[in-house]
Amino acid sequence: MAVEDISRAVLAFNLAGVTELVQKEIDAGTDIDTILNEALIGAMDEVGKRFSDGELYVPEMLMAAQTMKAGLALLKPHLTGDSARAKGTVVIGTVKGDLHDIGKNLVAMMLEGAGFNVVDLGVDVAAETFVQAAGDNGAGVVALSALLTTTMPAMEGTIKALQEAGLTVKIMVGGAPVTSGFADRIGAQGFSADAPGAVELARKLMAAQGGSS
Ligand code: B12
Repeated sequence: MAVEDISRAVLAFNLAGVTELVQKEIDAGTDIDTILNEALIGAMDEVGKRFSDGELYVPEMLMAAQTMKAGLALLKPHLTGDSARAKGTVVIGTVKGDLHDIGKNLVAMMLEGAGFNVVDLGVDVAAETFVQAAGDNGAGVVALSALLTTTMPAMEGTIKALQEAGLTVKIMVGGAPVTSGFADRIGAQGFSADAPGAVELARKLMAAQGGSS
């Protein structure tokens, strides 16, 4: 099946192959969520497993990520669509010390698609940078991503910095090692395990902020 061919191509770091296969599936009208979740995200889960098992090393993980991103770029227009009116501003970034951005980019894309104005600060973002950007952009929601257990504490530090700055933003957190229990403990207002859930959450938090949703 073609979706499995895409996963196999990601695992073979075959960028041209992924590009061709993903485009073919889009043209054939295959469900975009199926391509995203089963083919691309599924392949990255397998990459993570192989890394844990010592079958893959960092350079290979990076090649898989770049290959996956090429597929993601083709899906982007289908994930975002038109946003007729802004629904409030979300400042998003991967916390200090962490360079993982695929999941964060996906969340940013889906938020844009849902009509939010998204300010993406990138990766390895210092707490002060989040504070500055949230203030400058009048953000209703700040979204923090972390993929490493070692960078999860930076989420707590960022939340503290936002509170100390007196900003009334709502904070949501996510990333593979993050749980709702952790989110509660560090004082975040919300957690979601995936990008569609992040959109729902942003709507709720923005409404609680008094923004339109
Ligand atoms: C690709 C990858 C890399 C790439 C990253 C490339 C890039 N541009 O992002 C590279 C090669 C750079 C990398 C490096 C490292 N990595 Co790495 N990496 C991965 C891998 C295989 C996939 C991550 C990914 O993109 N998943 C796909 C996306 C779509 O999923 P996601 O990020 O979880 O995002 C979803 C949700 O979590 C959620 N979400 C994400 N963010 C947010 C934010 C909000 C607000 C919300 C609501 C939701 C949300 O929505 C997303 C969409 O559904 C994972 C394994 C895994 N399966 O997670 C390891 C993994 C995260 N890496 C790991 C490690 C150890 C490292 C390194 C330390 C390796 C090393 N020795 O150097 C370095 C650290 C570098 C650094 N300082 O950050 C470990 C972490 C272990 C741990 N307990 O902390 C993992 C789990 C692999 C493993 N099994 O051991 N890595």
